[in-house]
Amino acid sequence: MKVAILIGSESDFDMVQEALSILDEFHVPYALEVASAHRSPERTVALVREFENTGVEVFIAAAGMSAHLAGTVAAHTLKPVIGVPAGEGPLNGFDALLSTVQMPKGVPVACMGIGKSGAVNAALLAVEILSLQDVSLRAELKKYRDKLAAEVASSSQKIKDKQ
Ligand code: RP5
Repeated sequence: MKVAILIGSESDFDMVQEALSILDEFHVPYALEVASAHRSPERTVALVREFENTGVEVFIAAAGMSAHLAGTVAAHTLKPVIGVPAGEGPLNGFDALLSTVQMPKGVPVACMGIGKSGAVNAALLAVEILSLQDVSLRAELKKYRDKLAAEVASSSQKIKDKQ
């Protein structure tokens, strides 16, 4: 297991599904667990310890509202922690964004954007971190970026064809 993804609630699952597909695409083994910093603090810490012992290199923590999951995970590991603020709730994720991004100095969380795009970028950032020690993963990332660039060029052509 290289990446551990913790989500604060079952209701966050939809948000991280595309991120799981990204990790599958890059053949990165991962584990996904529901763990709430507030509702199940002991389970959260136990999972972080367990994942560290099984060789996890990067944690992704996605949670909404007053989101303390990423910060709690970061407090219990020296591995990089990527936080994803969930976009649900009365403030559409702005609350979770501030809770995740505003870590006090000394305990960093790499905070992504709100919601599904942030979750996809969290998976990609995890792959980038792993690729520092993995040449073939780096080559796969290059192919992924080349594909994105090709899609932009082809969408530009598509709109020209419509004119
Ligand atoms: C957070 O509160 C979760 O991460 C979720 O985004 C939000 C709402 O949770 P539920 O009430 O849907 O379980 O802890």
